[in-house]
Amino acid sequence: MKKKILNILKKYEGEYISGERLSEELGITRAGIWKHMKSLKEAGYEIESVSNKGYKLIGTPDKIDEEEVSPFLKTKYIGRTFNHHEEIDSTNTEAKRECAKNIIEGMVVTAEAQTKGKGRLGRQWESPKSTGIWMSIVLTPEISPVLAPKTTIIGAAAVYSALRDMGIDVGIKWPNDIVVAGKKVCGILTEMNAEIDRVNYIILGIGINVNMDEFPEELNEKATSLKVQLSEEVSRKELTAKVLNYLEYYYDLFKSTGSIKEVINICRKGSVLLGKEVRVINGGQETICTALDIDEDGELIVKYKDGSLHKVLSGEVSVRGIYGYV
Ligand code: BT5
Repeated sequence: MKKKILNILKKYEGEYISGERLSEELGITRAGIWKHMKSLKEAGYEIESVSNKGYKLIGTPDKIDEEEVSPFLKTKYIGRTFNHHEEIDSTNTEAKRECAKNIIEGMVVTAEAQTKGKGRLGRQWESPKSTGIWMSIVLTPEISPVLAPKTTIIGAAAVYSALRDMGIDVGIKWPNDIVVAGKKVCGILTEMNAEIDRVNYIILGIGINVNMDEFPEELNEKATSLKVQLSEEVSRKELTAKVLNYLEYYYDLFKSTGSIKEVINICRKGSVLLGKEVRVINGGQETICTALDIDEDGELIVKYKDGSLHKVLSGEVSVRGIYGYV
């Protein structure tokens, strides 16, 4: 019912609609309408109520739920099943729980806050309330599990393209970070459920620091937010939809052609690593080498000091700059 009321208010945004008319259209009492209005206001909707005139919607919250994100979506299936939470342990974990019940390709899980946001290799992801985009997308490509890391690259290209569209000077730090001014604004965690020769589902987890003003001290050197960089707030709902729109476009290309050529070109163009000396950290071991290229499968090609070329597989390693994060 709340959703129906919201739809009507949005249809008449900026105009008054009387309690009487709402109650007739929706078949509930005026007291019932009043109760729903109260709960919408509590959810962050700005609704003016004036006796003899009725209700007027004057502002919507910047929430990343279905009501607020879907008006900006241009997708066919990504984000068409939407699962939003005020607070959750991790959207990736929740998406896995959902998949245990029913696997729906394109299902999106979002949260205003995560209490146990996950990074790669058991690391933590800081996910404070209503300042970032914490979301996971369920994908079911018919591919062998060894090709699953390609979806991380597709996710990175989608975030990169969405931020570029907004005029933000971002770069991609292979394979899963998006950076602005040498600091991380977005990380991607891809998890999968598979058998030896086929993927059951992939959870593409994307975390974007949007409107944070500050970070815990230990992250100050390497993390930033779009707001810090732009000195203004960014609409999380619009950005969420933009990322999902690009994601469906690149992912559909991958599904129909089997190739991620276009995505690789984007990653090469946007890469902050290529041509630079980097540290490849595998377990406790560090190797200093030069990042040369990203190959057609999305793997990083590096040159060791002895001139030999090696492929670095995502998922196993961290790649860092010599003097800092990038
Ligand atoms: C990542 O791991 O970058 C993957 C992050 C994925 C987060 C999303 S949010 C939605 C979905 N649900 C989840 O539970 N996770 C995904 P990694 O490359 O391992 O980087 C983790 C490291 O980045 C940490 O060890 C910190 O040093 C740093 N870090 C933690 N929180 C950060 C933040 N908000 N911004 C930038 N850096 C952060």
